[in-house]
Amino acid sequence: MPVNLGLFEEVGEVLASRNQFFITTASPDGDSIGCMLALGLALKQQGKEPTLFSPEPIPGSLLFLPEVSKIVYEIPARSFDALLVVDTGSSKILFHGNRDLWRKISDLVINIDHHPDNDQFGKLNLVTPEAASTGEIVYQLLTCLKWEINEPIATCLLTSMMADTGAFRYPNVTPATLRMAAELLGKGAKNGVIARQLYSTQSIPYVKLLGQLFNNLQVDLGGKLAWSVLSRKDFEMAGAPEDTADKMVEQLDMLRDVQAFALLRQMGDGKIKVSLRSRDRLPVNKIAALFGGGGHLQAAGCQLSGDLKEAEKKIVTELRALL
Ligand SMILES: [Mn+2]
Repeated sequence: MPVNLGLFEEVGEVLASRNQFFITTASPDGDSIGCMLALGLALKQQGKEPTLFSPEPIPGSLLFLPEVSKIVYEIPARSFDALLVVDTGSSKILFHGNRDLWRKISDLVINIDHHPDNDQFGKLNLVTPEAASTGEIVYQLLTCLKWEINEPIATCLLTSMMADTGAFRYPNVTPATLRMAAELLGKGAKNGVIARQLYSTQSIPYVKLLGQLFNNLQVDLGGKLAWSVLSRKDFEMAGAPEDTADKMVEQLDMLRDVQAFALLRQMGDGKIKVSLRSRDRLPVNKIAALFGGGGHLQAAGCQLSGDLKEAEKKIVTELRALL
């Protein structure tokens, strides 16, 4: 992946010359939390004072990560020398769209991300769409600055990389991804432990909800299109909290001939969260954008309100048109 050394050095200068950093993301997942923790650990090693903030609870599968318990869920009422934002494509989703809030934290915003539609909201934008995970960019930053990557940092970064590549199964993996992952293994990160934490920690409500997902499965176009819906009733039957289905759309990827697939989830507030996925570079982010959402070419999302059946009709119409 292309490396803009000048930009890495500029970010390095900010990190070296300042002391108090606020690190956050719009949504906590394996990539974003891995990056936040890796940056936090690396800055501490340099004698700095990082504060890590998550706007939402950390998913249970990530609670094994080093220093994850130090992440705070409330924003301290003071300013910081710089605000580092990782794995977040748009300032509109940062702090749930509260721009004043991040201006108060710091006007020196460093945006580290790999979403192709990143709107370059930082003062410094370390944005590399070719990177399979933001973890790759953080790895390159630390390497460029010659900051030591010890075992805990390596664990965090390998978690980032594995989370965003389905443990290196997705087509976003590049030779560079695997070279970096190899270096991290050499530094003591354990892929077996991480894989088990990421993929084999499902609760009984999750598996029950998964049953509902397959029960409600619909296919069309000879199996090229597949989708499912999860209503409030499905969540209630499974005894599952609403974040249980956050990544569940990926399960439809096991279908042999599927080209595009979607999951619609009815949330407690009546909103309908839509996750869209595709193969062969079908741009499902265009469909997400039609409904005010966004994301990657092959993985995108949006939110609709109103009736679940109506939302399903709208999304399926667009998916049919795309195929
Ligand atoms: Mn990511």
